[in-house]
Amino acid sequence: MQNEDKKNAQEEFVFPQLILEETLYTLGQLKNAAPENAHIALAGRSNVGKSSLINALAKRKQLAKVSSTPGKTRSVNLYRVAPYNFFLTDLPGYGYAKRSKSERELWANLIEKYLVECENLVAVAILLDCRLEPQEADKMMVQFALAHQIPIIPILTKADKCTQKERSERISQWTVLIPRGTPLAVSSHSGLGLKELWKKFIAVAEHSCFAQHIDLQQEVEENICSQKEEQEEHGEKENQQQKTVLQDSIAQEPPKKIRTKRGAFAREKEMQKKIAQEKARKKAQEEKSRAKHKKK
Ligand SMILES: Nc1nc2c(ncn2[C@@H]2O[C@H](COP(=O)(O)OP(=O)(O)OP(=O)(O)O)[C@@H](O)[C@H]2O)c(=O)[nH]1
Ligand SMILES: [Mg+2]
Repeated sequence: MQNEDKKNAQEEFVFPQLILEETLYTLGQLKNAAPENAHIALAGRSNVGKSSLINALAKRKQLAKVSSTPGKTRSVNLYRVAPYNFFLTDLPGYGYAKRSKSERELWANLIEKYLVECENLVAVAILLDCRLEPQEADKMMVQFALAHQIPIIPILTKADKCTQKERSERISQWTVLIPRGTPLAVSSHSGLGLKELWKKFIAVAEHSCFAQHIDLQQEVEENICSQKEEQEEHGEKENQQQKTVLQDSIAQEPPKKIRTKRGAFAREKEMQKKIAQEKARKKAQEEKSRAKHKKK
């Protein structure tokens, strides 16, 4: 789709399409998954409504498997968003105690590995149950994302089950816990907030370093990745106090080494440097030719 068509689609707001592109069960499979596109992951406790949200966003009933029994999604599922050409990733849930230890370990590994090593990950949408007070596992997920400088899109699910008062209360609670992140209340059942959520996802993906039509110079000048920078700053401070990894809460394994620079961010910096160098080179060339002119 051309830029003009995208603009028209945004104006009327046509829901994008979701196409299941890959289902990954092992850590090895994660390696080469969709390397060229931006990814936004949906993370959250089992049963919070991640897969239901995928279905609701796609306006489909059975695209992703949904169940009232926690632990339904056991793989990393990559959905291509058309026509925008980025990925939404449905992850297994965390925090479900009734599964075997080995199963929990595998899921925790998959989630952690995906979140830490997917260099194209531009944000993690953390789904939080609107009906519940902030849960320990969710707080740990937030800390995990902050510690790894992954921008967070907080989402309150099952908003149809909450009163307006409960929603506002939950929003205030999470706003304190997530810097720069006022949660968006959505309901996969009533459709509340879905349009806004799509717009948010599209904006995040399109303003990322992985957008397909990117005009790098303009992007750099507008400093689109400033959220990442701010979170990095915040993450570094937080790192000292909260070297929390997701696995601590799920599989009780010792924390892994935290990467201080995400590959994508480092690449962005590298590009900025190259553009600055190119600018300086052009300026020097212009000055040289001006000087030559004067001599003549
Ligand atoms: N009322 C209400 N129920 C919802 C909503 N979203 C999901 N549910 C219900 O919550 C249950 C769990 O939904 P899933 O989408 O399977 O949850 P999940 O987060 O993918 O769960 P795992 O795959 O186990 O991690 C199902 O019974 C859904 O019908 C919502 O917006 N409103
Ligand atoms: Mg699921």
